[in-house]
Formats: sequence, structure tokens, C-alpha cells
Amino acid sequence: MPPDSFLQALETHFVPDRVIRDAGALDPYARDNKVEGVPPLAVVCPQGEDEVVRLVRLCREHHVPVVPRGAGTGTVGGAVPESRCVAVDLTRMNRVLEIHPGDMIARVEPGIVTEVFQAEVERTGLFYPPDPASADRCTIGGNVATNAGGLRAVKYGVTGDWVPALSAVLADGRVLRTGHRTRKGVVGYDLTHLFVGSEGTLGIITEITVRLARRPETRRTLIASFADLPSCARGVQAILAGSVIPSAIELVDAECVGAARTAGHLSDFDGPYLLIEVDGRTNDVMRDIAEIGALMREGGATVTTARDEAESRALWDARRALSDALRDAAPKKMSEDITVPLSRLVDVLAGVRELAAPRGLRHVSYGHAGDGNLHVNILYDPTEPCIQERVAAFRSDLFDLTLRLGGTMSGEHGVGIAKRPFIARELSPQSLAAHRAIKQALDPDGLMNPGKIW
Ligand code: 2HG
Ligand code: ZN
Repeated sequence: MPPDSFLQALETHFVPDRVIRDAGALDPYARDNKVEGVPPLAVVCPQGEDEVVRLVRLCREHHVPVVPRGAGTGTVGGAVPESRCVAVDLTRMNRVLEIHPGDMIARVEPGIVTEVFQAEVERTGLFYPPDPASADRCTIGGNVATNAGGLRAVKYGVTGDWVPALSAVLADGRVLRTGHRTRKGVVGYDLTHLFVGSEGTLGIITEITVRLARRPETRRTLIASFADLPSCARGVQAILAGSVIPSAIELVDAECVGAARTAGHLSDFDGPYLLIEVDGRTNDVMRDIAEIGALMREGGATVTTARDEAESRALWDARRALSDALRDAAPKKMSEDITVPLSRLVDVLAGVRELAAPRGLRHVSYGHAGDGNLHVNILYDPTEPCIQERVAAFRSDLFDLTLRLGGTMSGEHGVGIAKRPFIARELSPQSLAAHRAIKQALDPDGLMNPGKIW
């Protein structure tokens, strides 16, 4: 059926307020934080699960694919249309449905901004630990769809570790409820975690149950500046071999500090450095931060401890702003989220240099070193002759290096469109066949976010 009749049907089934058709308003839905696709035929902004069901049924009837989307802060094109489709903007489904302090769980709709939810939870004395760098903009639905990591993963794990249950509208319009609201539950396949990280390819997540922790009494931040990058990376290994697990261990290399400075983002500290946070009970935190400081000094670092909450906040805000700062530092940047086993941190950082130097590429690395997860960036000017080829060759070699070291091409951003051409390097034919069988079982007509992941 031609799109026109579908678009008419959309307008019959949804009040005007829910449907976006204006070309100018569709344009932002053609991209995420990095990847450019095409605008969708229309955007529907459901305000409840029933409306998602209605939309999916209609799309199925008209063979129109759906591309679910949160705030569009992704970096691999997971929520970016590549062909005619309806984009499902879930940001109006943003209610906290329940916070149960006794059971230590909450239920939320997918479109709530992560930081807004965190703040609401903290008002009850509880704590939702997953903390993507873009927490002030991204949505929990997007975090679940990509199994986002973030700054606190070194101690608390990634989003999926906090999701025991969810609801999703399947391609046939039925609603699947997975998991349990108990602390444990092992009945049947773990369908919840099949959907976590599935990038919208199996269904549209409409409700998420998350586990909660007790809110830490206090937090302290420390910066350990090193003379060179290998010592900095060894510092991470030294901390993780010790008895204190910080709530964050972020590495920033010297080139990254330099690039952020050229973009006007000032820092009192020269890189390479580790930005470390410890949280917990006040007495423990004081002891732990002193222990980590001593360990860092032993490794040759100059150590500075944030004096108060404001100073600490400023350091973390500057860290969260790095991705944007690097975008301002050059006409274009390539940015990846490779992850290696902790024992290979020194090797991967050396390898990045070896791959970049002969190609004359300006590179910076920063990220969640406590998880072995690094954001390797190339900053470049796309008008420079042959630069695209050099960057592409670097990127391809970076993935090979990562896999050779026993790592993964994506620690937190997912595959989407951007890493799709490389997926067979990491996943075996058997694994890919299992992926396809699952997709075929749940979405036989390929209407759910087609073309993503593979
Ligand atoms: C971060 O940790 C983001 O700051 C980086 O995950 C996003 O690659 C990017 O730009
Ligand atoms: Zn990150």
C-alpha cells in the first residue's frame, strides 16, 4: 500500500498532537549524536503502551517499519532511519510509575531522562547507579536498548545489571512482559536480557523495572596525574588489584586534555590523569580515598583531592562534557568505545599510538578505564586529502587490535549502523545464526528497526 494511505490511516488512528508530518520537524529524527540517516515518513509520539500497540498494529497492516527512539543521544545510529519508516518518539512516555523503597525497585516508562529519574529516586533515600555520561539528556529506554554503561560501571555494572523486568510491544502488536520484581528469579529463559541491548530490533520497550540500591552517604573525588600514559594505565590496574573498588575510574590522556583546552574547556590538570570517585559510608570513604591516593603516589602520580562537593561536581561535569568538547576541537571526529580485558589496557593504549602515528592522525583517548572501556577519537579535517581513507583504515585496524587483545568493539554504545559492517569479525557464524533465528521468531517481517546490528 502506498505511504499516502498509511499516512491517512495514521491520522485517523491518532489525535493530531501525537503525529509529526511537517518536513522541518521530521528532520531532527534523521540523525543521532553522530550518524546521519534519512527523515522518517512520520513521527508518532505515543503517550502510553496502548498507543504503541495501536501504532505497531497499523504499521504491520501497512508493512511500514518502525524505528523506536528516545532522546537521540546515541552514537551508532541505532535510532536513525535508513529508509521509509515511522519513528516512534518515546519521550512523552516519561512517567515514574512506582518507587517501592521496601522492595527496592522502581517501574518507569522508557522516555524519562535518566538524571531526572535518578534525582527522583534519590529523594527517597535510594539510588539508581547506572550513569551514562549523557545522563542529563538520554532516556532510560535508550539506556536499556543499548545496555548503556557510563561512569559508575566499574563498581555498579551497566544498565542491564539493574533491570530485572520489562514490557515490550512485539512486532505483531502483542505485549510481552518479562522477568520479575523480586531480587532473584530464574524461571524460564532470561527474556529480559534478550531485550536489553537489542537496539529496538525485537520490540518497543514500554515499561522498565529497575533494581535500586541504598544511596551512598558520601562521595569523594581524586585526580591522579601521571608523567606518562603507561604509568596511568598501570595505576588503574593497581587500584583494581587492591581492596577498594571506586565508583568511577576515568582516564584522560594528555592529547585529550590538550584538545579540550583548544576548544575552550579549561582544566587545571595536565594529562594523562585518572579521575577517581569513591562512594559509601563517610568513614569508609575517607579511609578509602587516602588508600587510593597513597597507591597512586607509589605509582608516581601527583594526587589532588577535591576539597568539597562543588569542586568534585566541576571535575565530573568537565569529564561529562569531553565528548562535546572534542567535537568543538576539530572539524570532525571519529569516536569509538572499544573495550579490552583490564590486563591489556597498557597494550591497547600503545597500540592506538602505533596505528595512528604512521597515518599522521591526531588521536585522543579517554574513558572508563576501570572497565577497560576507552573512547578512542581521531580529530580531523574532512577536507584534507585522503583523510577519510586513513581514518577508515585506522578504525578497521583499531577493531582488529581490540579483538586480538581479547576485547570487544563496543563496551557501551552498541552496533547500530556504524559498527554493522564489522560485526562478523567479533561474532562467530553460529552466534550470528542464533541472532537471526531469534529475530526471525520475534519479528518475521523485519519491521522492528530494520537493518540495525547486522
Ligand atoms: C562518554 O563516556 C561517552 O563521554 C562518549 O560515552 C560518547 O563517543 C562519544 O562521544
Ligand atoms: Zn562513555
